[in-house]
Amino acid sequence: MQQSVVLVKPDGLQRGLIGEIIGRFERKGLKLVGLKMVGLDDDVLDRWYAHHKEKPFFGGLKSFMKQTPIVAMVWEGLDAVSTIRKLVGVTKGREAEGGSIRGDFAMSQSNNLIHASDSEENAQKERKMVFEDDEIYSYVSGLDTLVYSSEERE
Ligand code: 3AN
Repeated sequence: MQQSVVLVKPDGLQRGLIGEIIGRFERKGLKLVGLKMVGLDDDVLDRWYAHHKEKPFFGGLKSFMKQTPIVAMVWEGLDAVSTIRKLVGVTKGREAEGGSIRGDFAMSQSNNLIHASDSEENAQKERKMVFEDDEIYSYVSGLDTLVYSSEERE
């Protein structure tokens, strides 16, 4: 099964959307294998958003991400990366499809509530930036047999 890293950003925390976001992933059938609250520092943010380093909004993005702690999670499932990106919606909240998290709760391109890994490779990198190996759990969920067919579980 694939893993994806999700962050509920400071605006999501302050707007009280942590439970709503976790609930959506749970109801979808994804499995939570890591969860913690953490304050991101410049070192992590420089690496996390390295692809935006030259962008004019980089400084603002870093300040925004340091306003409060964030809630970091690792979710597991078949094709978890692309599945979660669909549940999250496109970057600009006001253009995100209704039914997605950003589509239902966000208006902004910067304050868009949530981060989700965009590839399996980045998910592994992001996981290491925020979690220790022993903070990620492997366990059998009773739901696995209901959520997936036997072929999909292999
Ligand atoms: P996504 O989070 O949808 O994968 P990325 O990776 O392009 O989007 O951008 C990472 C974060 O940078 C976004 N979640 C958003 O907070 C911020 N961001 C992206 N584009 C802009 C922009 N044009 N202006 C301000 N902030 C932006």
